[in-house]
Amino acid sequence: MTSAVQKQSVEKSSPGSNNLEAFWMPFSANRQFKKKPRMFVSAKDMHFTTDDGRQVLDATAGLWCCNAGHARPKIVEAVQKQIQQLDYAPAFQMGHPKVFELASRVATLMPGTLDHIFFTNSGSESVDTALKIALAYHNVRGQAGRTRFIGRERGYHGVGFGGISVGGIVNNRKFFGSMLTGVDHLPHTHNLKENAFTKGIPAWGGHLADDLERIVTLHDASTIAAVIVEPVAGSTGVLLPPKGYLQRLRDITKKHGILLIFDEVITGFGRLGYATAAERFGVTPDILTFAKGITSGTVPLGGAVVRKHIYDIFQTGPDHLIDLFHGYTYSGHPLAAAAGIATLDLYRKESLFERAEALEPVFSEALMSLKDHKLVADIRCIGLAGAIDLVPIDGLPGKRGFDAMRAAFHNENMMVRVSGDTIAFSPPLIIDKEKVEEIFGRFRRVLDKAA
Ligand code: PXG
Ligand code: PLP
Repeated sequence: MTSAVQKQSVEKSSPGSNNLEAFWMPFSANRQFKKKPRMFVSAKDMHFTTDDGRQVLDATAGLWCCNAGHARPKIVEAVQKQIQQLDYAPAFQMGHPKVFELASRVATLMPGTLDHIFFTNSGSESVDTALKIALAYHNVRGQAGRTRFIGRERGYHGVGFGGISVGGIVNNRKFFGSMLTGVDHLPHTHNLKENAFTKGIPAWGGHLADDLERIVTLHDASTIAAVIVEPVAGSTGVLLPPKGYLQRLRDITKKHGILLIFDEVITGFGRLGYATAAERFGVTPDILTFAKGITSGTVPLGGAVVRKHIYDIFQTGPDHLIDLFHGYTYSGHPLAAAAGIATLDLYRKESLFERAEALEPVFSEALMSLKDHKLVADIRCIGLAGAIDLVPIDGLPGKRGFDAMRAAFHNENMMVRVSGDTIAFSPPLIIDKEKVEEIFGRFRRVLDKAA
């Protein structure tokens, strides 16, 4: 007699067989990948090793996260030691020393009075956390009517319902119903006519922030909780804030009692040559979200940093009551905390933020050397982040970019990031001048072959 369990195991292929089918890959062209996989089996410093033994140059620090490079011994050892000593400690009502240490370390890297850290496991959770804290903050101080959020076109704030609602990417929104209600959007800041091929901050466009006044007038300030923007939009192709833009957002939000949230999931921890974009641009938000670079991508960890007065307002009820009804099973997980501390040690010991700043001119010059190529429509860059818009193939949006990503991988042993017809570059901060030039030399060959 065949039992139901046996029958099932006959019908399904065994997990031992090399079957790529079961895993539904995130943000991926699943059928294309499974026909011709791009598989990494190990990594060290600036390179991945593929299952067919090739060394692939990592021109994007994984997904903008491995800022210290791959498999750095100090981080590896810290995580190994931690899992032996304390594998898990409950995050609610209990603690462990490393999460407090990491929070203090992060606080010292933040500008102004941004000094209390709520830990999460990803950028998406960090954004939802920031939005919820903003609502609760207004609620607790007697302004419960402030429920609206203002995001921005072409913003990426992860994939939670909060994040896609304030985000401005059509494909990330249109399949998912009504999302959060009461959200409005600022215009994005990308303008090819005025700002094509700008290195760093464009001179034109600061006035785009004034649209916030129009939106505030439309809804009335008393209904608005927070404005959320990426100081530099990463995912949609390194879109830069024009001169004066962020300061204007700061001035307008402050005037109307609206919280300003900077989503620094990509810009935090060295990408722009500083601990934060807030520091680089000299504009301090009320809440700042981070993830990725905090552990150099090794263990999932993110967080929302709030100003002291925001934290303090929650500390007024009776002692035994929970002050914020929010948190994750893995908030401040011991392995993540250990990885975070070791990563911050490495950033400091090797002066990696300063290194990124010093390399910025080399990086931007090498990137801009592709300006003359006939397939290149625009280039933007800041810190060690750069993007190239490719001229799309008629009637096939995204195909030029996708093909360039695959050609870089298969023919040039290099990983680049593709989003539509935009190719992004964001190498680990341990990179040197020679490797920077290598990246754009290889990418020129990709373009030459495609032309
Ligand atoms: N906010 C910002 C500004 C981000 O860049 C998130 C939130 C969400 O983080 P999680 O950890 O939930 O993915 C991000 C993430 C890309 C790319 O290639 C960018 C991200 C993630 C994956 C790929 O542009 N950004
Ligand atoms: N779903 C269920 C059924 C749960 O019990 C929990 C947590 O206890 C969650 C979701 C949330 O999981 P996490 O805390 O890892 O975000």
